[in-house]
Amino acid sequence: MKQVKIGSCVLSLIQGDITEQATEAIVNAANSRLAGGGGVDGAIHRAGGPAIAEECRKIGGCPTGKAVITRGGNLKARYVIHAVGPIYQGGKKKEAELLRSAYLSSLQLAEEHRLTSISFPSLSTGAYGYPLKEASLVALRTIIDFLSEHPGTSLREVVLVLFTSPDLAVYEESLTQVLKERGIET
Ligand code: AR6
Repeated sequence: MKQVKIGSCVLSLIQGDITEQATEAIVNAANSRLAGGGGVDGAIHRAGGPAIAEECRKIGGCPTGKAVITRGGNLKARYVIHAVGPIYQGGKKKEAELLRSAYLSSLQLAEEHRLTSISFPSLSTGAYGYPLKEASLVALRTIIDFLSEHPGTSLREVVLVLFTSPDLAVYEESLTQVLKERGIET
């Protein structure tokens, strides 16, 4: 399963590079110092230019499990939502709760700004070591529950952008599982 409609919003899974997405906002897999880094973070700052880092420096930081918003600089996206996922430490350090909270904070920020579209990467599953299957279930349950619980949401399009084809396959399997769990007909 690669696409599903939840209320008035379409949730899609695609393979690609998050920096190329033309949604109103893209989500960055940031660290709590908002200091930049590798992976998605490095790619976003390279493609978006120095204005993003300048805004991040003014904001100063963001706790794990939360998100902040900046302009998108030279990116196609008007905004970057910098979400801080947890570093995986075995699974007993509230990682699932913190990962859920990072997705939820991003969705809440999008909603506050009345955005219509947002793209997410797979938070925490690169440098932060979160096992992909578990992380995909947390990501999809959080997004699907948010959309189900907010029928009046401004969001019309939520995209999960997976970097590799095996990662996309894992997310596709998880999407089928979560829709079944939640009793959502497709
Ligand atoms: N587009 C989409 N997905 C990508 C891209 C891209 N351009 N590049 C990598 N991925 P990561 P984290 C995938 O490490 O685990 C940074 O240094 C990648 O395959 O970007 O949350 C920050 O500054 C993986 O599945 O984020 C933090 O210190 C996923 O995106 C730390 O890494 C997330 O990988 C955050 O680690």
